[in-house]
This record gives sequence, C-alpha cells and structure tokens, in this order.
Amino acid sequence: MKKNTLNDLAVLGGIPSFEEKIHVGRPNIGSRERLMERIGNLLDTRWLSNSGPYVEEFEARIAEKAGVRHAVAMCNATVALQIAIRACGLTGEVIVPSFTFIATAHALEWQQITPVFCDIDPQTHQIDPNQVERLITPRTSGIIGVHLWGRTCDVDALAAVARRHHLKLLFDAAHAFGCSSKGRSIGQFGEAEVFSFHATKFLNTFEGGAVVTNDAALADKIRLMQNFGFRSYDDVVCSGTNGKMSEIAAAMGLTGLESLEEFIGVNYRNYQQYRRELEGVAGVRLLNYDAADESNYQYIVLEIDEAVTRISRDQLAAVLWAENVLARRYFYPGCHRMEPYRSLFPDAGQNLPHTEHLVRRVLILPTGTAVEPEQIRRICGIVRLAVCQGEALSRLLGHGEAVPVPRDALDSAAEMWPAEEPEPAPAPEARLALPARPALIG
Ligand code: T4K
Repeated sequence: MKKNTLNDLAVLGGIPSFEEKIHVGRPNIGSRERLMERIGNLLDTRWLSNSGPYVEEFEARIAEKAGVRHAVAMCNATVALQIAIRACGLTGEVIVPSFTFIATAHALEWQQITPVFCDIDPQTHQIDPNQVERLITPRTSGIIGVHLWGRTCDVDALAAVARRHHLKLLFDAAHAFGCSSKGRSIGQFGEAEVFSFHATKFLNTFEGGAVVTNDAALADKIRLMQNFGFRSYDDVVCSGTNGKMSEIAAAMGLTGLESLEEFIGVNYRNYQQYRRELEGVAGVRLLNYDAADESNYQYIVLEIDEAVTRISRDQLAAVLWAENVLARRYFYPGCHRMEPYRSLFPDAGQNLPHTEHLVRRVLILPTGTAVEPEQIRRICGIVRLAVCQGEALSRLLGHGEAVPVPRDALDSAAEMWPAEEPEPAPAPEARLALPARPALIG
C-alpha cells in the first residue's frame, strides 16, 4: 500500500506497510540441495569438526579469493581477532576506531590490552591515519584498522604510520570479504586480516570467521592457538583456546561461495535502487561505494542530516520500525560510550568529534537476497514521505532522548523474527515509550 500522507504512517496509527518484519542482516542462503548434500556427507563420514575436509576446502577457497597464502577458519571473527592479536604479540595499548562493532574493542580488552579510540574521516567513516599517529605513546604496540561497511580504510597511510613507529598492523575485515583496495584484495594487508562469516554477513557459515595472512610463521602460530596449542597428538607447544570452525559451518560457507557472485550482484542491484529512489531527498545521504574498488555492497548506510530533514535519525528509525522495517543504528553510541570503556575513559568523546557526530546520523537499511525490489521501493517511499514532511512529523512524534520504537518490537528478542501473524498497530502510548530493550536497536 502506498503511503501518501502522515496519517498513513503506522507510527501515527496507520496500517504497517509490511506484515512481516524486514530485517537488516537477513542471511543469504545458497543452494539448499548442495548444502543438504554436504551435510549428508559429513553425517555419513562422521567427521564433524577438528580440521575436517570441508574446513580445509573452505580455507583454501578463502585464501584463493583473498589472494593470500594462508587462511585459518574459526568459530567466529571475535575469537579470530583475539587470536590474531595474541599471535602478533600485541600488548599495552592498541589504536582502534570507536566507530565499529564492539567486538573490535572487546577482542583487545578481553586480553588486558587497552583500546585507544581514534576518530574517523566523516566522509568515508574509516579510521583517520593522521589521528592514529597522534595517539601513539610508548605503550602502543599496534593498530587495528577496520574496513567498515565493505569500504576499505586507508591501508597505505596506516602501513606508513605502522612502519615509522615499528607497530604491528592488523585489520578487522569483518565486513570486507570479497572487497579490494586499489586492485589488491582485502586480506593482503598488514600482519593479518580477519573476516567474519556470521549469519548477518553476505557470506555466512552460520557463525564463523577466518584469519588470513601471507606470513607462514604467523599462520602456523594462529593455527596452533585456535586448537589449544596442539602441534600433534599429546604435544601442546603453546597456550591456546578453542577457535575451530565446525564442518557444518564450512559446508554452509562452501555452499555460499558457490553463489558469491549472485549475492554481490543482488547487493549491488539493491544499492543502485536505493540510490535512485532516494535521490533528491534533501538531508539524506546514501554512503557511496567507490566504483574503482571491488565491494560486496552488503550495507546500505544512510546519514540523516537533521538540520535539513527536520526529523531526527531516531525519529526516522521509529517511523520505519512501526512499518516493520527494522532499520539499525550501527554503531551507536560508539564503543567509547559502551562499558567498560565509558567508565574507563569518560572523556574519550572529546577526541572523537566526527564519531560523536556520526553515531547520531547513521541508519542502516535492509539489503541482501531476502529483500525484494518492491520492498525497497516501499521502504524508500516511507523515508521520502517522512523526510519531506519532516517538520510536521517531528512535532507530532516529539523529541527526547528515548527512541520511540514500538514496545512490541522490543519486548523480546524472539519478536525480532518475522511474526506468523500480522501485528496490530501499537497503541499511541506504547509508540512513544522508552524501549524495554535498548540493546536491540543499537
Ligand atoms: N568486527 C566488526 C566490524 C563487526 O561488524 C563484527 C560483527 C565483528 C567484528 C565480530 O564478528 P563475529 O564475531 O560476529 O563473527 C550483528 C552480528 O551479530 C555481528 O556479527 C555483526 N558484526 C554486527 C554488525 O551485526 P547484532 O547485535 O546487530 O545482531 P542481531 O541479532 O540484532 O541481528 C541483526 C539482524 O539480523 C536482526 O534484525 C535479525 C537478523 N538476523 C540475525 C540472525 C543472527 C536474521 O534474520 N537471521 C539470523 O540468523 O550484531
């Protein structure tokens, strides 16, 4: 149903545009037949984990795609980051952007390393290499760049800083599998790079990740560490943990890899459609992907300039949630404003003006193979209506710190999944209530 007036909006009592929730990060699923065939094989052979044939094949395919010599598949990217950090011998302080998923910072803090938060370039959202250099102290042992949204950070500038100060350089490439920078695939930079294959990533292994590197000695160390330090039966040569990827995860990954070009193609098509449909909506910027680099186009990133739209990003999020479009505020409020960092570094925000500004503007919209062009058309129609009538809508919704997300959308994680039955429009008082679970929208 096309929405023409403010009264049509569900947040003001209209019927939600979508009966089922439209998610950011809905998994791409490749060929079910191929997956079931692989699962059948692993059940037949009874080889479920510990470097089985699917994991070995998956590692070879990942290394090939990233153009590197070594890939070590893991149970998720957070553990992969922890292991890469430890294997590189990072200690003391490590410089990271605050504008990233919390796992980047936690992977350091988890092993008593202090994350030192760096600001970003407001145009690209990537870590600012100039500020990195200013944050170096005698305790600094390394830098972790993050290739946010599948765009790449300034790898050359970061490498130059790392070289000048004899620092280790790692990349959190959780978003950047299949991407490239100036003709070189992501995976080839720094000491090592870490991919995520979480369910919400465009290539998924249910849960999963990988460390890739060209350094044979480092790869060997990482492989040992992710298997308790076992060199061979009964021979533990270093401290380690359990970071292994399971065979069923690798089976999913191999199946997804067979459809990789299709996934990227759909993401690209969706991105182009969002561009077209949101063109000319004043105050709404769609982050662009540099056509000179390869990308997986897996995030649709809007920036809402409230000075122009007159409606805040949070109000727009509430409008979309009421329509059952679960747009996300990644990575609000910034790592430095989450615990334990908020208490450890209460003044960190003073050095992070661009991050502080951006976390209040960014809104991520759904894409991937689960989203149809017709749904994108309707989502953009809602954004256009809300922004074009921003001033009036903002007055009706009211301002405030609270995100006016329908309570029924926040009551439980289970309700994040598509409802069997269409949900009734929320009662007016519920619409503007404090979210019961704020963690679900940030
Ligand atoms: N570094 C960076 C820069 C990262 O972005 C991440 C992860 C990491 C490191 C760590 O990687 P992993 O250790 O996870 O491999 C999600 C993902 O869980 C997380 O992997 C991802 N980044 C982050 C950006 O997004 P949440 O807290 O937003 O997840 P959740 O449960 O709210 O799900 C997002 C949406 O996806 C929901 O609307 C529901 C939908 N969904 C989710 C799952 C799991 C589905 O439709 N199906 C599903 O199976 O963190």
